Amino acid sequence: MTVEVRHQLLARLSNARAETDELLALVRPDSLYERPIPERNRIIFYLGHLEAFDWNLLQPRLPGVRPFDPSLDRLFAFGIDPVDGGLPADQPADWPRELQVRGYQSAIRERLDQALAGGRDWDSDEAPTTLLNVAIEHRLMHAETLTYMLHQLPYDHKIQPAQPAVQEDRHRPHETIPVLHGLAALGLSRDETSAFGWDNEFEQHVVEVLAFEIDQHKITNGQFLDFMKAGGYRARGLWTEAGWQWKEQAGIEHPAFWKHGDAAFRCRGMFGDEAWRPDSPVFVSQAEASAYAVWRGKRLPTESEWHRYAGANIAADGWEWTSTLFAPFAGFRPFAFYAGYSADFFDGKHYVLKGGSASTAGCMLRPSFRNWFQPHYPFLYAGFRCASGGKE
Ligand code: AVJ
Ligand code: FE
Repeated sequence: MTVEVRHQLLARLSNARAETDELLALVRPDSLYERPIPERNRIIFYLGHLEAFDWNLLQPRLPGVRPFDPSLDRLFAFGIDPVDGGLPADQPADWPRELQVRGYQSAIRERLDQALAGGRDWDSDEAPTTLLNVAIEHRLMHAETLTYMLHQLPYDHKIQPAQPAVQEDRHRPHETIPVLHGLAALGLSRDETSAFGWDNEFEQHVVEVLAFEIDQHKITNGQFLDFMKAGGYRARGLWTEAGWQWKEQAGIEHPAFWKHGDAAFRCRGMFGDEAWRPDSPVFVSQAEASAYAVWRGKRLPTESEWHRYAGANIAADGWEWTSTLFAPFAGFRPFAFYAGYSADFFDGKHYVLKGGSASTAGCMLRPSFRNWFQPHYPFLYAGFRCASGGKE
């Protein structure tokens, strides 16, 4: 690692820290132990997790840097993603006090920064650039997960910063475009690339994709409302068995970002309700997306199809759900230093999302990046297009 590369990576790490610090600063001090999304950990976990992750990854590989609080290293090591419908039952008092977690955070930053600034040798089989990229992208992924999580935190539990985000909007007519039969290149090549990629992005391979049609734009709020008005949420035949069970049990009747206003829908914003915009992409779970697609006589596109129609153009106005189960590419090798990052989720219960949202860091807006979530998770900044023809 040259001095320039090291400085670049350290600057990116420091920017990423500033970003997650800023997000956590939106939370009112008395709300840090809340759990805005029932399937996820309390906010306080993330304050510890971001640091513990970097520490668990880097500390063992930096000679002379010693653990100082192994129990917090373990407590904050990994998040949760319950696949059995079970929800976490821990109480606020089960977690360390804020002061202790903040102390842990600054102690880690101090130790890592000192070791990293020295440019000393690493005790690692893995390239230090890879490890630092992992720390940076992991943190930036959490910047997005924190954003959508804080989106669900009640407005009066947050402190609004000076300039609210502006939302642009453009009209998205219902048009489909044909995509010709041809090849798609998925993944990154270990031989050719010096670019960073996560374990699941390897190995590169080419697939044949049959001709199909795809919506030119993502489905909008307005289009999704048509589905609702047509009784889409009550039409059993549009849903998979599991999707229907989830929807019925959770009592879901509209997208999680929508709220009933006096006369019409409103949208749940970060700091207050926002106008419901008919031409904005709708954000929904994969189960809702797929029911809509079936209603239109269509289906969700596959991951390979996404590569055919999206190419290198990533709009970043919302992740796109695919119908592809998250699974390893041929030649997959888990990262030795983080074996579970992807492999823990090759369980037939997570689907691939492609693209990115307005909250996705620029470095991850690459065609090879693969995101994944369960189909019954409605809190993501994720939408969809419908496909027809092609595959089966
Ligand atoms: C790749 C976004 C699905 O948030 O669950 C963060 C990323 N893994 N910490 C997630 C992740 C461990 C992961 N996703
Ligand atoms: Fe994490």
